[in-house]
Amino acid sequence: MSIDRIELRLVKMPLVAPFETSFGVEVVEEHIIVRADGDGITGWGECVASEGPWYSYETNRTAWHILRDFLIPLTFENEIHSAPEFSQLTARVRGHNMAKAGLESALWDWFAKAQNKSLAQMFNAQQTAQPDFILPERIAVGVSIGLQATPRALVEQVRGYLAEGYTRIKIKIKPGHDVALVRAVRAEFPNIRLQVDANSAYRLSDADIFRAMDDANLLLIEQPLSNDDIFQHSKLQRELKTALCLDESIHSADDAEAALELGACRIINIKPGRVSGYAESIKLHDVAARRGAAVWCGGMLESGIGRAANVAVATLPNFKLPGDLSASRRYYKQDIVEPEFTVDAEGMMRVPTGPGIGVAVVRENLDAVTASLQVFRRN
Ligand code: OSB
Ligand code: MG
Repeated sequence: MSIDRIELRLVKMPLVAPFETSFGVEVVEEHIIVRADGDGITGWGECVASEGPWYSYETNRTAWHILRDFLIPLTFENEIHSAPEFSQLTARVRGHNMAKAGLESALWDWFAKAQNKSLAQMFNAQQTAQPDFILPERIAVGVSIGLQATPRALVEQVRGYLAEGYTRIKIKIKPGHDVALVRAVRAEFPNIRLQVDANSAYRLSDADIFRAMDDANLLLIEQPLSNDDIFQHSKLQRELKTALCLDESIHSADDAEAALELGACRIINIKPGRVSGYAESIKLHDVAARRGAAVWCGGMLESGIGRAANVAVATLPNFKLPGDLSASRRYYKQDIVEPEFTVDAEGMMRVPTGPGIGVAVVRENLDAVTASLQVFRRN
């Protein structure tokens, strides 16, 4: 059993609407789709790096370089028997977590298909938090709303997503666009599950801004301070009743352990791409469960390929809060998988039950968004 062909595709997918955060605006989402073939089985994965180094230092070009020159050769030179083994093998490559996760996710799909198991089954078999956990058929999901031109426009966006069924709303904030947005949404919707995400836009000296939203009954405040910081977050968390949640600062299960031990947050956003993949995500999940801290699944505006794996990991028992896992059509006019991901009237998303990612890649749709392609073979 082995993989003898790997294909990388740079894809450019136009978003249905620009997505604005404190670090910039995304109009066309660029990701790398990874295809792994061997023994008649095809595995699909997605690398969630972006065009520019704004959310993290990785870009699609750095990821392509690390995949082509290091991760793909390592995969061909070694006999790999499972996706967690790939994760161990590539630990000697420092950083470049999104590049690693892109290939690792294709391997998870490949091994799951080889064993005729769904990714949700594969991931749950690895977690040790609750050994007898029974897989849910559906999971509660939320939506992340980018910065809007006016508070009114934001309130109308929230209204629209609530009408579609979403039961948890996340809004982006940045300096000058924060407390007033929270107040505007809360005035209109006093009881919804609401959280904010600053994407590292503030300093500890801005603590008053967070104190001003401390009575807004937010589920959490996501990544208020700098992108690699744990220490300053621990100081801010001591000043607030509202739970802090770290995103950008957490690159591994060890980081999560340090952040929780130091009181830098009470909740962690798990993005598989940010932590090098699903094996590490499961470790992080278990560390947080042991410490009684909830986790939830973040998103990077994935296509259906990355979304499928994220939905599967979000079935693990300690994913206690709805994730940034929205319907395909919230992001793209046309997804590259079938069936597309949808959200029902109760704000729930179905977990695919077929082998691997459990959705089919639509070749015409994938070809239509492919900007470049390179094939690598085991020799
Ligand atoms: O910080 O969670 C974030 C998108 C791109 C980069 C960073 C973030 C996000 C989101 C969108 O909030 C989540 C999603 O719906 O995929
Ligand atoms: Mg975030």
